[in-house]
Amino acid sequence: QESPRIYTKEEVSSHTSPETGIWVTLGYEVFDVTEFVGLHPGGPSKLMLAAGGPLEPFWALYAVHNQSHVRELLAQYKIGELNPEEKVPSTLETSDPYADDPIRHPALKVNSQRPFNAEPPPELLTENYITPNPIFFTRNHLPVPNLDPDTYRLHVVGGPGSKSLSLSLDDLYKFPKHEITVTLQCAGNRRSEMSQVKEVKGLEWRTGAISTARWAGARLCDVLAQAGHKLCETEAHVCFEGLDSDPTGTTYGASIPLARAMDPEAEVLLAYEMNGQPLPRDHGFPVRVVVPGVVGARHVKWLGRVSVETEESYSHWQRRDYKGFSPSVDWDTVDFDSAPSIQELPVQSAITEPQDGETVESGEVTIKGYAWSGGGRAVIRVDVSLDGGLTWQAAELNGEEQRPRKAWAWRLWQLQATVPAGQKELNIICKAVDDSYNVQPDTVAPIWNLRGVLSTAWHRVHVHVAS
Ligand code: HEM
Ligand code: MTE
Ligand code: MO
Repeated sequence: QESPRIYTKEEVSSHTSPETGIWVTLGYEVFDVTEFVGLHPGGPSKLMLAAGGPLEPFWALYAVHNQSHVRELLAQYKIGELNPEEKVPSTLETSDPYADDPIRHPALKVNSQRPFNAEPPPELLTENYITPNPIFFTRNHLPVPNLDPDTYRLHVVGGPGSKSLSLSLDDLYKFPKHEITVTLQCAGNRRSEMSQVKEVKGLEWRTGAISTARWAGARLCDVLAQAGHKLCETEAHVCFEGLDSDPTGTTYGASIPLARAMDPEAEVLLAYEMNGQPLPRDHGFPVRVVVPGVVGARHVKWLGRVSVETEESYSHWQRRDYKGFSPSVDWDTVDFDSAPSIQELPVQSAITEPQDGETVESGEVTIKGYAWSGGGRAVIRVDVSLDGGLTWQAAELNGEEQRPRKAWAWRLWQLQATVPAGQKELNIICKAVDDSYNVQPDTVAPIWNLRGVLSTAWHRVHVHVAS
């Protein structure tokens, strides 16, 4: 057994480019990961943040690395060890970036603890038309910042010819208060069904990465108008930056087209209230963007900066994620620049009761669920089948009646159906239709995509009937 080559931390820190080689450390061990950078599932740029130094502070942020297959992969690139004379980087040195995250409701089904990602269980999701704040699904990419409402400032940078604003919460309260009911859905909702077809990269959301709240705040168009911004003809975007960041200062960001931001009818909000309460920390305290009818990823939380730009946000989550591709595109062939960022979402519905694998009573069965479409398109019908799609019945739509072209919120639906005598099992399906007569695709495979987004196939639940 040869003794390992010994390096100093300084030597390691000079290996941060393809020319010198890209080195990282974990504990005492030194790795040359030059060949791996382009293959990193989290993207080369993320890995490069750790180039020349310890992985610990970054891996503390992404628990996905606490798996043996990740450690084994890294072991292949080992080239030596750090000089034991030098002080060793210990995890104690790095304070836990998530230590200050808020306490969560125990009913939430947690998909990832760090960053925190969780959904309400189906049996709670459609109990209320308005989702109670403590069980509203949570999708965080980073630790939750702890912001002081007294010193909070929102920086607004208008386009050419306009002025910059620095707004306190009190300044925001002075704009007309606008309140609307809006459903927020993550692009990854129902991803777990897609990963049953073929592996996808992402959190295994079931049917609960969707929730509905009453949001109140200032309209973005009013705030941009105060900055002196006028809608111009040129194509432009409003970029949002969150105050949540990783140890290198990379913040969450996203953008929407300027035309949507400036359209008073689009009702884009800088929201400071959720269901009559100040925003909970997990949902963006003190201010978040709410973009009705648009994918969750653009509803930037812990909003620090709004700016009018000629280009879309350069954020990873705008340009290198939250896009759809053909089933034939894989991680070797994907060209993120070739597809537009997801904005308005397609029509969606799912069954929340009964659940897959349950046993239901013979005689009568109650089937419940939700239905929603993006872009303000109203759900006009939900069809339910008990026999795998041979025959259909229309469900009863409940919840708020929706305004034409401004149907921002879901409908809950239910169907009381007779179980045919002698039936031992039911293949229950739901599918929704919106007011543009958009429908959901019947199966998942043709819409499978490598990132597992836009999973909107007919929802299918198989149950047994008690005899
Ligand atoms: C995912 C390895 C450095 C951020 C992954 C996965 C592997 C991996 C194998 C996929 C895990 C799975 O899905 O089971 C490595 C190695 C690294 C490294 C060997 C160093 C040599 C980093 C750094 C960061 C990072 C420094 C952040 C600054 C991420 C993220 C994902 C990920 C965000 C999840 C991507 C997704 O959402 O699918 N990494 N990683 N990684 N990594 Fe790393
Ligand atoms: N905003 C910031 N600052 N950081 C984030 O991680 N996640 C986005 C969006 N806004 C995110 C963010 C995503 S992908 C979604 S789906 C929604 O927030 C989720 O909002 P919620 O946690 O309030 O349900
Ligand atoms: Mo999301």
